[in-house]
Amino acid sequence: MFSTKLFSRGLYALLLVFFASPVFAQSFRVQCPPVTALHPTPPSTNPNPAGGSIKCQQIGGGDGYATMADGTQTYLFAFGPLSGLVDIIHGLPGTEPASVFNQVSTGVGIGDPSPSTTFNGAVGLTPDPDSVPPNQLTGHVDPRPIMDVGVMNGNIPAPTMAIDEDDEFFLTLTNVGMIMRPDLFEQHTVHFHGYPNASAFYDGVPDASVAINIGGSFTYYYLAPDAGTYFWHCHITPPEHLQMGMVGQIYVRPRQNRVASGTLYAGLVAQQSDLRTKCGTDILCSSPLPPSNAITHVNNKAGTPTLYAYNDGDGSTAYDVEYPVQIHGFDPNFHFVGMTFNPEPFTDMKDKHFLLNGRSYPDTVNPNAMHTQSADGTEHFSQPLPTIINIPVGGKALLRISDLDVSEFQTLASLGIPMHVIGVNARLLRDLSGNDLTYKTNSITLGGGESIDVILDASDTTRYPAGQVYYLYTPNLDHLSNDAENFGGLMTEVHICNSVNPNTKSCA
Ligand SMILES: [Cu+2]
Repeated sequence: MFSTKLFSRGLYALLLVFFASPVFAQSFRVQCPPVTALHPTPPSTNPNPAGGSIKCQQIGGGDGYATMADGTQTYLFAFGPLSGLVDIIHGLPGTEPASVFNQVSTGVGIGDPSPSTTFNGAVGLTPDPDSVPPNQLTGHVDPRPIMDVGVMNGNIPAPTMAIDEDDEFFLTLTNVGMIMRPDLFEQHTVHFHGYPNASAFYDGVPDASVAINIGGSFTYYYLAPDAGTYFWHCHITPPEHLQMGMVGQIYVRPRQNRVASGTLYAGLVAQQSDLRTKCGTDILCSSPLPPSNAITHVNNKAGTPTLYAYNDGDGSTAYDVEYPVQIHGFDPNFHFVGMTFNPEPFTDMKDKHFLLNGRSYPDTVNPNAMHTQSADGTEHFSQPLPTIINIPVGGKALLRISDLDVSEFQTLASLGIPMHVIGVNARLLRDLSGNDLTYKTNSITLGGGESIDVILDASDTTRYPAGQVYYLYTPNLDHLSNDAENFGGLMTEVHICNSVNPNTKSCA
């Protein structure tokens, strides 16, 4: 009886696959519903309403080239952006609200975005002739622009993602293939490292769920449950695909950000009516008072509503500007061998380029998106994210530091401004009784797969006046080099500015 039932169910499933397949014959797709059961109404004006919202992003998995600080072009297995292109080249996360993502892309081509472009939607999204009624945006795509933009368009770091607690996040991975390695049929996945996923199916570990073939798309679904600094990578042959460049950053902004905006009292009511953030019962909430910063100045020194790294309940993780900082290392020999059809020397892996957001000094302080000419003769954006830390005078910068190095530990030191370590591995530093375990130091050390949240507190304007420049650098002196050059490496600058534009992060 039981087996008959199973058999008939299997038969139904088989028939469904057979009859459904002609309709979905095209294998590239995106998915970004404007409404869901959890978010039944689209947010009209407030992109970040009390219960979170729907955010979407499309990325391509493939290959590309990056430029190292000594001028060498390095071959990558890499992810590149297929949505939020303009935000990405301005160093911002490429995660967009559904209303921005779901736009028809016209005229997006190789080398985009051009300076005049403002298109942040999904590359390739086009009206579906087979929808009822016809020409709805169902996730149907034209594969031509996806291949035009996505092929050889790898970025290091991979496209940055940022969501807010309570969001639903639809992340489409489209595998465009690796042009320089036609002998490989490499699949790719997305693994949110250390992220509290409800379902292993979306965890990107290929032996436990699915992996994405060349010519296919897959949409990962996440709820954003816990604020913090995470990172993500491909989980196919991890040492190889990580070393080759398939690593990126993701952070989750806390629910507490929505408390401080304008309607402080209503926000506080919202916080106190939610068991997960209510002060008095939540062990992470050390004080029942509203965030003190929000009372004295609702806007921070960057001119935006005061933002927090965690649901701290007391404003202690408030910051004015935030910077994702991904530490990584490249072994140029491994990358060269990886391009030339030879077996890669896994046990001999030795990093010679030490990277902050895919660049070594002095490229780290180049404020622009870097691009590299690929084997197809065209310029592609390769390293969009600078690491200049611009702090508005009297302000605080949150550094969301993650290490995805495959072979080495990395140390980052600050001269001048103490590092206030407030979180480790996406957890606020408090013990179970709510005691403050944060500490000040002048250096932090991470292994691959760890993250640390650091606040650089420059609020003492006598000590840190506008115009000052400080350095973040590694005291491992052999990492202050760009391969054979005895110069550069893991280093960047901290500038105290009269003001910092919150969107471009530029210094004035
Ligand atoms: Cu991969």
